[in-house]
Amino acid sequence: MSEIDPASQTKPSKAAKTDSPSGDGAPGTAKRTRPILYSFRRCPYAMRARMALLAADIDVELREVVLRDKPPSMIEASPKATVPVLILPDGSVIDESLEIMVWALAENDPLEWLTPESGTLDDMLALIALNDGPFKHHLDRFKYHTRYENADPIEHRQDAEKILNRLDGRLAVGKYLFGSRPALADFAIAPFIRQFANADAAAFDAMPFAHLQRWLNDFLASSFFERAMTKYDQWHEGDDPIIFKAA
Ligand SMILES: N[C@@H](CCC(=O)N[C@@H](CS)C(=O)NCC(=O)O)C(=O)O
Repeated sequence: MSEIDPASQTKPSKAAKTDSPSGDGAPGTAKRTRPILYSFRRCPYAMRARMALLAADIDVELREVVLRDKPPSMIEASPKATVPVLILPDGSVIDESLEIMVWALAENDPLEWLTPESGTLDDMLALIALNDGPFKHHLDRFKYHTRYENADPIEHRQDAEKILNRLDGRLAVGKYLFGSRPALADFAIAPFIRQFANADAAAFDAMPFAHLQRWLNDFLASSFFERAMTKYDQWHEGDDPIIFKAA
């Protein structure tokens, strides 16, 4: 059984204390109707959470975070203080992007992102684990090598490319990672491939990964990506709610 299974997972932790409700009606008395999402536009983890919320048609109150100036209410809800953080109307907190995706899609999955055309949810989670673990490890050490002592960017780039080669192989047999229609794995992984490509776009385009390049371009042109990348100003306590919605 995978760590993340919609039937068994996502028992969100209760926030120690949630900030005052801002649903309809007077502050403090109204029941919050929408989840709150602390998000950062350029963060690949937050991106994938936003795309899953769009796919699930779940409206959220979006709070755009500046990482060097995180709102105290976010840190209070999730002391590890990474984005994205989702706070449900009952005060429960989900602060891992993949868990937010799976939670949202377990609520509503009209596009069947959790049930790919080929393979299973567990297969997708295994590929996402390869992305979130080894690929992200090499990506960070190649892209931000000055931040890591003794990191050889060339070696890390080559190791990342071995994983890209595997993805390219999958995409040679199907339009998407798990068949002819997109599913959870595509949207969970693509923001990181974008990050890799953006580190050196000319080098990425010159790589012998035609299927991966085509897949990334499709993703970048998708309405999910476009809508997920809407720009918002930094959120401050007391601001009017910004509703991030599917349609
Ligand atoms: N495993 C977490 C990772 C989230 C993460 O690392 N987000 C980064 C931004 S992309 C972050 O918030 N870093 C904290 C910081 O830079 O202060 C998830 O999937 O949600």
